[in-house]
Amino acid sequence: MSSKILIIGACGQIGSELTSKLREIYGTDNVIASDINTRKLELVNSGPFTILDAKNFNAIKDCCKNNNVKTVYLMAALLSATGEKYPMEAWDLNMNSLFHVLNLAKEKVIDHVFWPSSIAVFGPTTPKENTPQYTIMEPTTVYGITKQVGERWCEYYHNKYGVDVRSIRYPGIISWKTLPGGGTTDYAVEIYHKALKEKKYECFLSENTALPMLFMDDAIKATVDIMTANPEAIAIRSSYNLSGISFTPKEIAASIQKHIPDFKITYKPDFRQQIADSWPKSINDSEACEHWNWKHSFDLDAITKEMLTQLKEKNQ
Ligand code: AKB
Repeated sequence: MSSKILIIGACGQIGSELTSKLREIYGTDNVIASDINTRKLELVNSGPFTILDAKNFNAIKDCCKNNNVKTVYLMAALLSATGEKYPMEAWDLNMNSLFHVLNLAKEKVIDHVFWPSSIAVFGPTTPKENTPQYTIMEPTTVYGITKQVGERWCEYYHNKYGVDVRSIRYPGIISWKTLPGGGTTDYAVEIYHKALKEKKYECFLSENTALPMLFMDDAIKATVDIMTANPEAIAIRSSYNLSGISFTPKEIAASIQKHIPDFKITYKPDFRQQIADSWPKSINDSEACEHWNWKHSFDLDAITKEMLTQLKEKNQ
């Protein structure tokens, strides 16, 4: 049997597009999508799919052994805003799922692991502009704590047991195919949906809150690039800073107004403002650029054009 890829959390925002891309590259039958439920029917019906609980070690192990899975992309997680509402659940899911996959690699059931980290590993004491790869990291969210601890464990398993684990610190990801859920950067997707439907949007962050963001196509490219790079090139086994663009709610609104001139934005910051205020405004990703040739393609206006065009078409 040829070796297979397993995506855990395949129905989520990044997981669903990653599944399509990996199927395009490696063939539909070689990529098994899995999630805790069948909430995304197009994905469930588009190739091999299995119900899998990321917290269940034996279920993941059986799936890998029975299908000759050698590479796992662990995309299941509770994000920053949901993590603040359910701290223990976030700790339980985010940490235990990572241990399960790292331990399967340690036991040599699987050979390669991708695990996403996040800009949430940084905190209020981190330099905010052009945040370097190596700097002060004192996250103040449960999600950020799980990602920072997870990075340490990834590096530990690589150094101690030779596990081939690779990781990226994703910024906010903007996409039109699947909605994000439970993050602080989600406003940058919601705003396009509301702009088309209602020509107005009430933003849960204040107008000048700059955050690092990335278009989904760039995020998927980065994920594929890091996983296909030579192992020697991946000198950082905790997680790589990754940068695309940075903008504020006021700037994204101005970009939308170039296409929908009567679009209006209002601001009503909620508990997510404090999370956003603790994160960097922009990221320095020189190591990713140098080690595995990372480079983003989409700027804010290109993202706006693509989002409005694709969403309009999808909703027709
Ligand atoms: C979130 O907002 O929680 C995520 C992230 C930046 O990791 N999108």
